[in-house]
Amino acid sequence: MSERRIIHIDMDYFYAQVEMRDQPKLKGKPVIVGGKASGRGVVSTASYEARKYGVHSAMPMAQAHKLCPDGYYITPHFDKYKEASEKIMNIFRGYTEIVEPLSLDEAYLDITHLVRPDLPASRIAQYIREEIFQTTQLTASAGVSYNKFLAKLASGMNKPNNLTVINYHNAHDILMNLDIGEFRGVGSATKKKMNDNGIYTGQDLYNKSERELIHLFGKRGHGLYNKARGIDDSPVKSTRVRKSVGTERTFATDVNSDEEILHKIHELSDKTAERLARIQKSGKTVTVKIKTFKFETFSKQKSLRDPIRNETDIYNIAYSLYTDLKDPEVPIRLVGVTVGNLERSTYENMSIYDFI
Ligand code: DCP
Ligand code: MG
Ligand code: MG
Repeated sequence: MSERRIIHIDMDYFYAQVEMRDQPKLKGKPVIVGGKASGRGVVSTASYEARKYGVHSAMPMAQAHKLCPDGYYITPHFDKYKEASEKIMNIFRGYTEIVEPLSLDEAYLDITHLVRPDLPASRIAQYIREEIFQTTQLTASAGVSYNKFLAKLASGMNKPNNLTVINYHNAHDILMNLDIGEFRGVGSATKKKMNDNGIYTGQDLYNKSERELIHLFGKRGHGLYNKARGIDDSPVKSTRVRKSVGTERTFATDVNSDEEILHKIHELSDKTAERLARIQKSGKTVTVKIKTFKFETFSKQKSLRDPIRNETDIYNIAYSLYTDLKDPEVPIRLVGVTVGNLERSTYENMSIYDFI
C-alpha cells in the first residue's frame, strides 16, 4: 500500500464537556454524566477532574458516588450530543470525503490527497481542531499518522485538547513501550491470554514469531504480528457520499443591516467554494438559509443547469436568493449558504483555490 496520511479525531470527555459548555459553573469541576444511581445506572463519561477520583465510563453510578461524593451528576442530553456530533462530522467532510465515523465523537479521516510540502498533515489536523472549537466551543484531540491503528493510538496519547504525531521516527519506541492492552483489538480476554504467555508490552509482542502468534491467536496472529511493527493496511471506510457542502454563521447579536448580512454571505460563499475545491466537487443547487431572531428558519433554493463551484458564482446566486428571502422588518440571527447536488469538478469550473 502506498504512503497515506490518516487523522483520528476524538472529542475530549465528550458528553461531560457538552454539559460543562452549557453550564459554565461546572468548569473545572468533577462532572459525571450517566444514568440514575438508583437502579443499574452506569457512568457514560466523566470530566478529567472526576477521573482523578477513579471514576470512568461504564462504572456503576453507585460506585462513582462513593469515589466522588462531591461530584456534579448529570443525566444525559442525547439531542445535544447528536447535534455537536453532526457539526463535527460536517467539518470533517469539508476536508475529505473519506471519513469513517466510529461513534458520535470520533472518526478516521484519510487526508493523503490534501497534504502538500507546505501543508503537512499535522497542520491540517490543527485546522480541523480549531474549526471544531470555533463551531462547537468544544475541544478535540487528534492523532496523525500513516495508518489507522497508529492515528488512533496517537489521538489518545496526550488527551485532552492535544495533537500527537506518530511518524516513522518515533513509532517503534512508542509501540515497544505500549501496554499490551492498548493495542487495538486486544480486549480483556486477549490481554489475559497475552499475560499468561509472558506478553505485557509491545516489545514482548514484537519478540514473538509470527508462527507463535498464529499458534496462540489463530487468524488474528498475523494482524498482531504486524501491529507490533506498526503495520496496518486497513483503509478508511467512508460511510456515505457527500451530497452538499454548506457553511453557516450565527451573529453575535441579531442583525438587520443588509450590508452586514451580505458581507457575511460573501464570506460564507468563499468558505463554501474553498470546501468544494478541497473535495474537487461542483454543485447544481444553491441554498440560502436564514434564522430569524424568533428562531424561525426560512430557506430558498435555486437549481442550475450547469454545476458551479467558484466563490463569485455562489455569491451571485446566494445574493439573489437572500434578497427574495429577507423581510426588511425582521432581524436575523443566523445565515447559511449551501451548494448541493454535487458532482465531480471539471477543469472549466475550477476556482482560484485549485491553483494555490
Ligand atoms: N460513552 C458511553 N459509555 C461508554 C463509553 C462512552 O456512554 N462506556 C459515551 C460518553 C462519551 C462518548 O461516548 O462521552 C465518547 O466516548 P469516548 O470513549 O470518546 O470518551 P470521552 O469522549 O468521554 O472521553 P475521552 O475521549 O476524552 O477519553
Ligand atoms: Mg472522546
Ligand atoms: Mg470516542
